[in-house]
Amino acid sequence: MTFDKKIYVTQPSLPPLDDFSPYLKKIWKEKWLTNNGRFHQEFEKELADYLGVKYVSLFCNGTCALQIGLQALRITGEVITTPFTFAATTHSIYWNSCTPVFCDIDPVTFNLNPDKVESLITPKTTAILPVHVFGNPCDVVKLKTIADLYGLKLFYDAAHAFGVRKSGESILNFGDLSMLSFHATKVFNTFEGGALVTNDETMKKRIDFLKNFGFAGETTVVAPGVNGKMDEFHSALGLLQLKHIDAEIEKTQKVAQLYEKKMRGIQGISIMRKASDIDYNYAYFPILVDSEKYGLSRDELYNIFRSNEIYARRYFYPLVSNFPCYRDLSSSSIDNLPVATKIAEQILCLPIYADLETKDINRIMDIINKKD
Ligand code: T4K
Repeated sequence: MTFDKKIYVTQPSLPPLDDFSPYLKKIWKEKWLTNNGRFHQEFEKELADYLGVKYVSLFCNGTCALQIGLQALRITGEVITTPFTFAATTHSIYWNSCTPVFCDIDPVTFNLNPDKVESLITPKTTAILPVHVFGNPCDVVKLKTIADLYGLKLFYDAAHAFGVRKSGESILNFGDLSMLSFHATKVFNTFEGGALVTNDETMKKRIDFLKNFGFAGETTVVAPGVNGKMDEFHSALGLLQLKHIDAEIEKTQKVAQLYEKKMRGIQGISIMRKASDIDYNYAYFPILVDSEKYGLSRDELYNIFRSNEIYARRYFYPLVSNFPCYRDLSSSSIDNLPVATKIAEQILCLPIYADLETKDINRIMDIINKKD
């Protein structure tokens, strides 16, 4: 096979460089670089409007937002969460001196299975931390019923769910808090960055204190906070990125649609099912490889891709519950996580991004169709 370039699982969307200069000139002229500057304030407002939420608090990255979110909610003891996620979800629980309790996932949505939550609740449980994995919404209704019944906080890791809506309503409006990531690999990026989303004004204030050393005034510190702020450079970039995000998502949707069309009828390969009431952001294109039906294992296919300089990724393998720091927890046992274990063995995220060309998709599909 001949190929002319490496294809990665994603490629960041960037605005025209010249369009960023006026923002930089303003920053250079005014010399206000961070600490709730004008671009920070504008970005928080414009982002809230764009997302259809009440309050946004910007962060230097999504992981810090997760850690502060747990602090702001005063979470202690045990937190029920999914093992099918990026390490940051679980690490944030650990960094808050809490114990992650892993719950199995749903085989269709790959999200935390609400029907498995109740049996994991103990007197120490204070919160549920689900992930809208690959931007596919969790069962927010069932999870809220359980959280309300047992008096638990519900904090969504929405790192993958920028712009996702359910029946026209932002998915970020469900639960007590939602966290977003604006990392380079995300559908909406500020190079690094993140946010917490809340509908509660007092919660927004508390979060803003916590991300700024706990300062509530020049000489008043209300809590032991950290430095989690987003600066003016990244905020300005975010403002500019907002102007392009709809067009980028539209282009990525076309890539997803082409994949879906070409993927029909391939024995042993299945794609994530989509619901009709959801507006997706198309940031990930996960497939499941059933080795018996397909004739190759997921890892064999992954390695063939690699030898052709196509870097599909096994998000999320291994499960977080298999990392040495968590594998001794009783909830990490395979018996507790049969579905997550199986999905982690079969999952492969194909390259997807706004500028992925049709010839590249054809190259990828030729490999899946074993044409080379
Ligand atoms: N919760 C969830 C569910 C998450 O998925 C994440 C992050 C977080 C929390 C934490 O949010 P942040 O603190 O990151 O804001 C990547 C990202 O680093 C990570 O942000 C992301 N999840 C995770 C799913 O993916 P890696 O180790 O796969 O990244 P890396 O460097 O291998 O990048 C993947 C590919 O993207 C590269 O092969 C090429 C391309 N790429 C990457 C970068 C960084 C570029 O083209 N340009 C770039 O600048 O973790």
